[in-house]
Amino acid sequence: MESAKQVLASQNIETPSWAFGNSGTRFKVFAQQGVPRDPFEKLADAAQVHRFTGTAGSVALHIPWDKVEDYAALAAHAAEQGVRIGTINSNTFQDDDFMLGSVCHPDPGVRRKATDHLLECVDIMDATGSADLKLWFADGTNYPGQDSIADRQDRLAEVLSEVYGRLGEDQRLLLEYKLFEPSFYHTDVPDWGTAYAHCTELGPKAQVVIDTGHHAPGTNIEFIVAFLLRQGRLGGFDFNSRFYADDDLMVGSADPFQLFRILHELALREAIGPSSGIAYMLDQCHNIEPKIPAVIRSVMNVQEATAKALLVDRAALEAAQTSGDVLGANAVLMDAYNTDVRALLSDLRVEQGLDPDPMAAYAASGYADDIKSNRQGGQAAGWGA
Ligand code: LRH
Ligand code: MN
Ligand code: MN
Repeated sequence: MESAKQVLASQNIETPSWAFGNSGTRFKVFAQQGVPRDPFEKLADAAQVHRFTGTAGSVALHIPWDKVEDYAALAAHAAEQGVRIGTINSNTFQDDDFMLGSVCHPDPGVRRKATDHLLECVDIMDATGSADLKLWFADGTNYPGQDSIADRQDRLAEVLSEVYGRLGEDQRLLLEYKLFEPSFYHTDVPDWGTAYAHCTELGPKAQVVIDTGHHAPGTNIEFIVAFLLRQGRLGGFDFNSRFYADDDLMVGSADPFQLFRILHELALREAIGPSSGIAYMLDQCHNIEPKIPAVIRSVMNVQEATAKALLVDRAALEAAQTSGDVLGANAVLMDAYNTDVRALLSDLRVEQGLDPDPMAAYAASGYADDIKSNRQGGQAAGWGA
C-alpha cells in the first residue's frame, strides 16, 4: 500500500475556468478587479493555483463561455503555463431555443441544435486532448402536464447515444445529475439512479458525475460514492459546498466531515490517484471573495480531507467492524477525522519544492496586484451577467 504522502502527491484536483470570472446570483454579479478577460487569462489564473499547491494541474473548460478560435493554441498556452486542459463542459442552458429543454425538447429541431453543440464539444476535446465530456442538462418542466416525462427520457437516451457514438477510444461521457433548478416540477436527470441507468444503457465509456451541491438536504452522498464505485460507474466529482441548495461555495467550507466521509469511501478502494480514472473537479463560484485564493483554499480543503481519509487505520477499522464493535469502529474513523493533517501537508509541499503555506505564498507573490493593474474589464464567468 502506498503511503498517505505518496497518494497525496499523485492527487490531481481540476479547477474550473469559470471560478476565475465574475459571478454572482440572479440578483447581482459583483465585478472584481483584475479578473480574466478571456479564456487565456483564466488559464493563467488557474496556473497560479497549481503553482502554489502543486496539485491542480488541469483546468476544466465550459463551452461556449471559453470559446476561442483555436483550441490547439489554447492547449499550447495551458502547457506554457504549466497546466493542461481537462474536462470539457457543455452548455445547453443559455440559449432562447432551450426554454423548454435541450436534448429532451419536444421539437426535433431544437434537439438537433443541442446535439450539434455536444458533438462540437467532442471536436474541441479532440483539439485540446481532453478525455472527458461532462454533460449537465437544465432540462425539465415547471408544471405537471407540461410535457411527457417518459417521452423526454426516450429523447434523452437517443441524443446521448448519438454523442456516445462520436467519442474516441480514450474519451468518456460524464453525466451529471441535479435534483432541481432551473426546472421546479420535474428534472430529466434528477438523481444518480437516472444518470446511472442512462450510463449503463450507453456502455462502459459513460460514467456518472457527482456534484456535491446537487442533492436534497440530508442525502448520504458517500453511499452514492460507494455504490457507483462498486459498479465501476463513478466518473468524477464536481466539488463544492452548499448550505441550502446549489450554493457553489468553497468545497469543505460547509461540511468538512461530509467531504471526509466521501473521501474515506474512495481511499478504502484506492481510488484517489489518477490511475483510478476518477476526475476530482471543483465546480464553484466565488461571488464575494477573491477568486484565486478561494480556489487555492478549496484545493487545500480537498487535500486535508483526503489526508485524513488516508490516515484511517484500516486494520483497526476492519477488526472493529467484524467483531461488531460499533463504538470502536466509529472511533477509528473519528480519530482520523480529528487528526490535524496540516503539518503533514506542509511537509509534503516542502518535499515537492513548494512553499509550505500556499495562501501566504500566493499573497506574497504580487500576482493579485499585477492583474489588478494590468487587466481592465474582466469577463463574467458566464451566467447572470
Ligand atoms: C449545474 C452545474 C453544472 C454546470 C455548472 C456551471 O448547476 O453544476 O456542472 O456545468 O453548474
Ligand atoms: Mn456541476
Ligand atoms: Mn451546480
